[in-house]
Amino acid sequence: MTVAALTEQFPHPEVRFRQQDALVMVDIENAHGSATITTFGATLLSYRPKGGADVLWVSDTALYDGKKPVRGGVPVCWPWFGPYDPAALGPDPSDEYKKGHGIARYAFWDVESVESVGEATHVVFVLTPGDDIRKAWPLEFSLRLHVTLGETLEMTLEGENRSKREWRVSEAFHTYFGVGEAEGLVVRGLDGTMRIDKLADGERGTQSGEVAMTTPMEQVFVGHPGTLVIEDRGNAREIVIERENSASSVLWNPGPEGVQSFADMPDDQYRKTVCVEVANALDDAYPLAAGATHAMSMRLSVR
Ligand code: TA6
Repeated sequence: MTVAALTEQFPHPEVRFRQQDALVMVDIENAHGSATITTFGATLLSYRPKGGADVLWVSDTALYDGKKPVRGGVPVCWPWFGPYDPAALGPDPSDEYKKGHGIARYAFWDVESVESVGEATHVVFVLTPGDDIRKAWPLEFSLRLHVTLGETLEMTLEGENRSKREWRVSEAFHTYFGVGEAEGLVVRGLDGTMRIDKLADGERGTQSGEVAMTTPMEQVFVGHPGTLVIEDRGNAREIVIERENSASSVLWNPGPEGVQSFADMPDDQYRKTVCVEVANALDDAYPLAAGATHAMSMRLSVR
């Protein structure tokens, strides 16, 4: 839908629609702060609690072309996280469509509703398969993303299996947090958790104590639905990540060499962001029966 059509269909004092390059942006502003979501991938690109700095990072060289996901914010990875797994999701799409992290972040979503809930503002985005998506993945589904800007920023990803067969879903809120310094940054809440080191051939071990980020890092922590806290000392703040129906955490930073393979990320910016992803991945991928719905939530706040 165009900016004009959205503005007409969803008149609301706290919500504004605008165009940025090929993308439609949805700006929310209320007593609690502000947030911006693009309908391309239903990607949250900014969250500023009132009087505070942005919690999210977006690359200075990100593309807004509607072809490649915007580098930064909260890309939605669904119904597969990482590489495509035919065993989990059935019919094997052609290579062209076998992209990492699923189909949701490459699609244009619709705005389904805009409403106030008390002092909070609630916007729902919906994705159902069109011809393009069916080429990528021919199974029927509906996917909703609920975004609520209130005392916290809450996101809920609701996936419905409208096909006739069971799938095995993996998913993530692939959040790029804005931080003062990535190297050595502490993430609390993973002590005692099973850790899978993707940079060491998937070596498994048990996390002992808090995690100190290294650059690079790519680790998946499984079987652990608890709250995480990012100690962003460079910005004198803590970012709290609460969740429901998510048992995996993915911690990622490309580091000084890895960043060079990303055309949409300046070489020095790997120090300004860490991905701490609320997910269901690897061991935590789950079966979704025909007709069933699963909802994963994340709540962000700053202290
Ligand atoms: O979540 C970490 C990861 O899976 C890394 O392997 C890295 O590729 C990153 O996601 C970014 O992936 P993208 O497909 O957005 O370039």
